[in-house]
Amino acid sequence: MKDIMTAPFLIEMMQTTANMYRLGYDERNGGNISYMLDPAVAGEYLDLNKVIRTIPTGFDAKALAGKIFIVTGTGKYFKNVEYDPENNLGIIRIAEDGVTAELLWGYRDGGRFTSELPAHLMSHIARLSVDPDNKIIMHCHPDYTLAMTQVHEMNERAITRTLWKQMTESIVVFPEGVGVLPWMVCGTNAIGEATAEKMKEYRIVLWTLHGIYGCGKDMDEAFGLIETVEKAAKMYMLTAHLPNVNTITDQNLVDLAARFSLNYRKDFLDI
Ligand code: 2HA
Ligand code: ZN
Repeated sequence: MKDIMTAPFLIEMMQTTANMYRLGYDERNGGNISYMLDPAVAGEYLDLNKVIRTIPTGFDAKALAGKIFIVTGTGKYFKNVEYDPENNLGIIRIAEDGVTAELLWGYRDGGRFTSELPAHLMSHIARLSVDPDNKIIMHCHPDYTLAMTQVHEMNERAITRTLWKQMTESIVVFPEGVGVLPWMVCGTNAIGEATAEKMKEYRIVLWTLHGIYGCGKDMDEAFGLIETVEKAAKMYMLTAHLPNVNTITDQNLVDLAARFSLNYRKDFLDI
């Protein structure tokens, strides 16, 4: 058995949480990440027959039975993951019944996975239905994105248009636009179901006055989506109160889409 502290997936979780903490995306216990592991790779570092304890998933996740995830812990701080991964992270396998998670490693102090597990697992199911390569669901609280949800009309067409027009890269990175949820109570199955529904169509979902969800086939894709939305939101918040002199037009967006062969939301443009 190899030493789990050398596992690339664990090192990625440690580096990503530390990076996101230092960017200010994850204050205190804010944010959570779930990363679906290849069982063959997980088995190089863990005895997959040894279940430490079981934890209820809180909903029927049968569609993910047998799948293994490394997940940030509830109440745990991204700031601390790199110093004590075994306490702040856990590796779980969804049991055949779908309502039980088998703890294979981590949550050493008796803890459990993020309170947002329903939103994560439901989003994994939704993404896998449209992208069999999806592995990551990532949630965080970046400053400018949150600020924008206070002052901008929160519908998908309006907010996508604004984000696309802040900087040239936006439409290239998220041509499908961004999904939007109104303010909702977090940590519930209801917000999980609403997020997952949006995730069938979008890789980014904004939670009004709370944060952002991103997904991807790897950490770079999920994080890259979030940091690009955050950058565009920052440009908006830095300039929205100033006279607008130069703007990316709808025709500019059409030209970009042609140049990069983008499958973009054409109905989000006024052309
Ligand atoms: O885990 O971010 O949405 C803390 C949160 C809940
Ligand atoms: Zn949150």
